[in-house]
Amino acid sequence: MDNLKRRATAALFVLLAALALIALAATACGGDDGDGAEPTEEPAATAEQPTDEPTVAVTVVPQETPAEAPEISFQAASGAITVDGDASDWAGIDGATVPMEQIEIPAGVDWDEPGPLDPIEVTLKVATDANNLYVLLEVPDDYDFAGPVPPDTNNHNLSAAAAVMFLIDEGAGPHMGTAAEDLEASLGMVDIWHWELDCGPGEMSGGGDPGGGDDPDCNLDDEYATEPEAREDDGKVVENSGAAPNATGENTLAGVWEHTARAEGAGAAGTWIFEMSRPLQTGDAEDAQFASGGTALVALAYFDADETLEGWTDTGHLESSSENGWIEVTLP
Ligand SMILES: [Ca+2]
Ligand SMILES: [Ca+2]
Ligand SMILES: [Ca+2]
Ligand SMILES: [Ca+2]
Repeated sequence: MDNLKRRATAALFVLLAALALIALAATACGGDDGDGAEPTEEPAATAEQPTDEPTVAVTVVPQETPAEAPEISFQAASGAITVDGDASDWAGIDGATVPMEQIEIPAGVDWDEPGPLDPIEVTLKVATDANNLYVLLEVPDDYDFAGPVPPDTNNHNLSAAAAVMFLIDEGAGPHMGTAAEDLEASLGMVDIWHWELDCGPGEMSGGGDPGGGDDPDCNLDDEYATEPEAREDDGKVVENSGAAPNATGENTLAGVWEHTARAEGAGAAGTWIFEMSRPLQTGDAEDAQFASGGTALVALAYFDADETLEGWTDTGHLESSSENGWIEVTLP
């Protein structure tokens, strides 16, 4: 599991570093030197530009701070949901259509190019009852599932994967706690539900042990991050952070997946169903806490197994944050 964690963390950091380069490239027209060699060391060039001065040519304005009006907002439904991979209990519930796209890696940067993927639009729905928050993520993509796999045979990349992220600390950025302008500067902690499909359709995933968000069997992990290089399973301490282990965490996050064309076999066109739930209140400092009448700020990621012949790559996943920032969900 450690290799997986390291790989996933490195992958997200590389992805977010790509975002920083894109932002720097955009500022270059305003007179900044535009040197992309050290993307994470030059964000001040953007931050120091007065945005209220019309004679200044720099026009890059951060879109990712939750203080700004969200691009996408919707109302969660009230009612119990059965987490079973069957989306029929969501049929009468409105959600949001969420555009997702890959990051573009700037030319000349020595990173592995991801395989090309077209932008997609997914459906996100949220519901609550007295005790739980429920999330439905529906992704239009063909059926690819390589598992279940033994623990030492890592071919997750040949199956679809998904992640749902929530704001924990007010002001935390949608790029794993940071904003695109400075991917090393944490603005607060985020909660991450990170799901690589090691268990089969219809099978309950998640439900980790108290104190630990790792799901060694099915790989629906309850995680947290303060910045791209500081992501861990709940209850585990980020290396050199000086923090204490979170021994009283609550990690019963659970999910069941299905695909509408699974019966037709690999490559059949259809829709992925990722159905998840978690208690509204967990008392876990490494989780978002949800309350009636409150809001949840959400961001999404999807990993397409068809991205390359070897499956999805570290830099190629589709994500919602760059275009949409946080998605705002009002809870009933
Ligand atoms: Ca269901
Ligand atoms: Ca937790
Ligand atoms: Ca968490
Ligand atoms: Ca696909």
